[in-house]
Amino acid sequence: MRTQVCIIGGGPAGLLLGQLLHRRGIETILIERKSRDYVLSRIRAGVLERGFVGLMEEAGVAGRLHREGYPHDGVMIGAGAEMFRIDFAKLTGHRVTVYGQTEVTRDLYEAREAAGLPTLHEVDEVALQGLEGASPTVTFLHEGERKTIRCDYVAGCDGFHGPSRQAIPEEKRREVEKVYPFGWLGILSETPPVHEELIYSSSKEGFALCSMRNETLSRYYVQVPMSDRVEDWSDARFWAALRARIPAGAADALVTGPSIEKSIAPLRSFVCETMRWGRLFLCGDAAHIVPPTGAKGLNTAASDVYYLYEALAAACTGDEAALDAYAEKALARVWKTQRFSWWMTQLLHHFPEQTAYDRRVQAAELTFLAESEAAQKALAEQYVGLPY
Ligand code: FAS
Ligand code: PHB
Repeated sequence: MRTQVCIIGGGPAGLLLGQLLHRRGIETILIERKSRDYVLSRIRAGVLERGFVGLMEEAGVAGRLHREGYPHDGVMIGAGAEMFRIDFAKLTGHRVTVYGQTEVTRDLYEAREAAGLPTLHEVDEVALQGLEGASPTVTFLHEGERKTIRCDYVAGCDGFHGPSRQAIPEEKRREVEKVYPFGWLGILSETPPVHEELIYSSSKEGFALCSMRNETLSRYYVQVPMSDRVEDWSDARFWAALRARIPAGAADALVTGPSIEKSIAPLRSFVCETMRWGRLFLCGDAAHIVPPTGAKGLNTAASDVYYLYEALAAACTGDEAALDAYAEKALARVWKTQRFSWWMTQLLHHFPEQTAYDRRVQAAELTFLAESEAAQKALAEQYVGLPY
């Protein structure tokens, strides 16, 4: 098989990149390790930055997002018994949209299928060759047959555990990582959200987040030690922990019900600063991971896609200058979202090694945020999304 851009990975990054390139008349073949249903069964991000919404509009797939997504003009911060609001609209003139990653992925799969773009699911043994030459190849097993795609460029959109980053010689990869000593236990429940906006809450029992997918589907998280397993947490234990970690007004309004999804996600910060190797370009979780505290994982995949698709479109007309600048441009924004995600995580979670002094500084930081419009504007600018 022959194409201009081979996209490895059918998550949001690969699908959005493929759709934007298609709109510019650039041919792609997308290969995905899992079935489409499996990809769509993943419950992940829930908040879209303004830039992500703009890209979905540019990709021509924002119809359902605008019909069913929930514009949010602010967010609540719980600090112990207190709760205060950060008004995005007043402070930045922008908002975020609550619309699940699952729905984003569904819309992109449907658009790709409607355009008849080649998409191969359940591929295996994916290997990348000739990345430093003019015509790299990607080989893989598909439907029991070994297949080869020859292409001009490879987009590594295969997430943290995919083969693309590993295809870069280890001695050439510049990687940095920070592992947090806790995870997030998340549940999905068919209950009305406790509040019309998200609540990020820091209490003496630890962090909790109240989010949602729609008026009858809530998404909640509590911080748990990394040693915990999902089976350690009954629904009753989860609801008791959540109630204890959010301000009383919210706790009293909480409607509980059976979980329809329950999982623990570890928290880590990771950046592979080598986002290009020859004609391979890393994009999204393949290159970087953030703790979900700032809702930046999916949204930083989108900013990579923005830079990469513009650069590939130019390169396919012979101008490779933007491709040469891709890694530097993408990384500049990656590090801003890394910093914000780290800062939100430090601000709101309890760390096992914290001293009494550390906890008082953390409480003072929350008080400063509650009282300072400048501090709230700084958070709001990052949360709604910095310009691309
Ligand atoms: P993805 O991992 O979504 O997609 C990569 C795709 O590549 C996958 O479909 C995978 O099957 C495929 N792939 C892997 N190996 C392959 C191979 N060898 N061949 C072909 N395909 C291959 N972000 C937030 O903003 N908020 C959240 O609340 C949040 N929660 C999360 C919870 C969990 C458990 C995880 C893991 C992540 C969460 N994230 C969250 C981050 C997440 O949303 C990512 O940022 C987002 O999925 C990034 O999209 P992609 O880069 O497309 O990577
Ligand atoms: C979610 O709704 O899943 C969500 C929202 C905000 C975050 C993380 C997760 O920071």
